[in-house]
Amino acid sequence: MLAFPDGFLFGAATAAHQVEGGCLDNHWSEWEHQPGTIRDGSTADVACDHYRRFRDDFALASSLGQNAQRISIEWARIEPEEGRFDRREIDHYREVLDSIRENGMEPLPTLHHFTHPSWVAADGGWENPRIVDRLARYAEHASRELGDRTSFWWTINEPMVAPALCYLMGIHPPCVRDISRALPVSRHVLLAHGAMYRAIHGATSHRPKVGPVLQMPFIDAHDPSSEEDRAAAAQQDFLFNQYYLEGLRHGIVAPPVGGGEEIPGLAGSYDVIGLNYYARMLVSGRGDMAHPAGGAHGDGDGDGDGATASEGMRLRRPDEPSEFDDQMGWEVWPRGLREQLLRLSSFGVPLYVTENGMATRDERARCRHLLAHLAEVHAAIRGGADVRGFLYWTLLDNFEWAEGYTRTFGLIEIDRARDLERKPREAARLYGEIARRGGIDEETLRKFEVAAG
Ligand code: GCO
Repeated sequence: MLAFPDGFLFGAATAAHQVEGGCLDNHWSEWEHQPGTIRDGSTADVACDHYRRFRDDFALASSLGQNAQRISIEWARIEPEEGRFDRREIDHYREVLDSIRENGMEPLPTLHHFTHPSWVAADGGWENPRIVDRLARYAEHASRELGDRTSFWWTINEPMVAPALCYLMGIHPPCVRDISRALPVSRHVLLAHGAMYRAIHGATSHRPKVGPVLQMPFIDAHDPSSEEDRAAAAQQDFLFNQYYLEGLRHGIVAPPVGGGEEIPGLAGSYDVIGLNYYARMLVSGRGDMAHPAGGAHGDGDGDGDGATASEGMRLRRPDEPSEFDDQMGWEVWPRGLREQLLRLSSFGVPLYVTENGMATRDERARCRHLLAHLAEVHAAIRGGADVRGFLYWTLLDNFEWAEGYTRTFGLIEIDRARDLERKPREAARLYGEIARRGGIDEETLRKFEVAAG
């Protein structure tokens, strides 16, 4: 039996824009309403209608055996105009957090998950340094109003995605491809995290656990014997992963983003760290590998219409065929989850896998993927990492950003032809059993032909 520590959280993660429906006043909504932006021409106008059905969704997740739920709070709902906070929406999220608790689950809310209000976007979005204070003010308000309902706050989901996908690869709005504009964004996301961390602790007296959610692909040389590939991989890893780790640990803005200057209050701005892990990214020294971002979200389906940086995700080592064929075209490599958890363990705070999952219609593959990754979490714990929870991405099939509804990541299927009917998948049942038992038994590993890690 792979037993997890007592109190380990087994839950799922969601993000407001992807599930709620009716998030109309943010920059994503504006963008997706323009023709040709979303693969299937869809919008998140309805999404999963989770804004109205959240109670049923949490009851279902809980009945399946889960004991935690990561959500996000939609900034544009809380602060629809600069400095005007909407009481009703605060009340809504109070009900949401209460409902998670009433269903016996631990709530883990994120304050910024990719979307910001249209008024922020109109004033430069991530490029305007004022976003740092704006996010801090929002964090302060939300944590003051909602803080008695949660023991956790995640600040920004995947700080690296804004510079990489929005300003370098140009596949998320505002779809810019310009490194001179991406670098200041890398600076602002880091500073915003630190400012939010301080704002939350300043606004609340009950000492919530506050941290960032980092997406850390495992970046490696395509050909380990090539010096060129190794150097390219190290450069990518620095810009995509290590830059943020240096910032958090030492409070500096490292080159090439800054000049190594120290930002007061940034060092040590984490009580917990969230890790989103999906894939390995093999990097070759040939080609345009100067991108400070990987293709962790790139269109990896090989049809040539995606971003150039997603090429990295498509490289494979011929002698290491991938066991998992996901709909995103990523190189699924479970071992990388253990490696990144061990890398983060030197920060000395509790770690949470805040996202991991697979887009597929092959349910046996989803179950195997889940077991293989949980086994790696277990191995990381054995290796000394203080991992306290795992949040599957995601609870419900949802609006997968530029991919629309074409990617099925959910533990629960959403039947869009039948009034968004919820249908738990086999992996949801398997996951629930693991959560109830607090571990994975050998018979299950054998049945799904997964090694113990
Ligand atoms: C992210 C997110 C999710 C995605 C998920 C699958 O990593 O982009 O946090 O919003 O939907 O990762 O791509």
